[in-house]
Amino acid sequence: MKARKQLVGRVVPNAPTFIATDRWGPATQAAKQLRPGFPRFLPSFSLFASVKILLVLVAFATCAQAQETNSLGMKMVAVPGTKVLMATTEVTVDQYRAAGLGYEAPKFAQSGNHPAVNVSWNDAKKYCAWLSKREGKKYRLPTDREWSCAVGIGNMESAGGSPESKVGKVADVYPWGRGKPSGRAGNYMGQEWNNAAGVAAAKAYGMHEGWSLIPGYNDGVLFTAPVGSYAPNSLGIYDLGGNVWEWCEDKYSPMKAWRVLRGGSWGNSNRGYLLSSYRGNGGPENRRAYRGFRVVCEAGSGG
Ligand SMILES: [Ca+2]
Ligand SMILES: [Ca+2]
Repeated sequence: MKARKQLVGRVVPNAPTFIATDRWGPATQAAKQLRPGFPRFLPSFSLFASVKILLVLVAFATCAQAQETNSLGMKMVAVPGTKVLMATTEVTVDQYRAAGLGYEAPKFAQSGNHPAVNVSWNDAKKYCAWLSKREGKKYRLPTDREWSCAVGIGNMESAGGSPESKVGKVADVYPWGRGKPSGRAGNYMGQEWNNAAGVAAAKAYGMHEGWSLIPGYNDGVLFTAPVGSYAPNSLGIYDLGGNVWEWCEDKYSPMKAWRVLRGGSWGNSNRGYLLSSYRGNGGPENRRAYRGFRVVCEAGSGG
């Protein structure tokens, strides 16, 4: 039963990986004759299995194509494995100000297309309620599980269990892929701080000496960057890694009031914090200059 664990391939980016099973069975001679030009790099299948894969492919493709843009200009895309559309960017300063909840500007300069910061979990919940009313649809924070599906590790984690129990369990997988970041991987804390301007900014901001920087990586931005400045993932979602930590709906662990934060921020360089499976946490009332959020919309809600 050599084929049991054989990798067949991914149907769409971020979709679960399909494996060949005994139930699907080896290719029949008849099926092989039907597909004389079947590429050699793919294992042979029965015709039934091929049709089954095609149907799954169509189903996922339909889902993946579902997208919409709301009245604030937020582009929302379907996240395979969930029933939500997720905003492709973090909520911006302009989008946050539109709700009339007030905005506590950080010590560093921001323009309207930077991510909103100093937003507590409670603030983010109020924002979602306002947005739901405005759009006539159900908007909310992503669940921890939905965030995992969006970042591409939904098929590497169990659907159940507390967020705390999953911290760092998927080894060497980051929002940009595997290994060290390179190119335009995201806004973290890199070598852009390692010069006179960076040191001056750090001192003005009140950072202590000795903050670590990602070795050999320079993203060019000290504090927050305009949303969507770095490469999107395969679903077209930006800044899941870096820029600002993102609040999720869930409690970090069942016994505490703390809520989950995902993705790291402009202030992080520690490899462990940058893992796709890392979870931070914070009190629901706490505001920080490196925390923000993004919203999801429940598919089919509203008119
Ligand atoms: Ca940076
Ligand atoms: Ca982020």
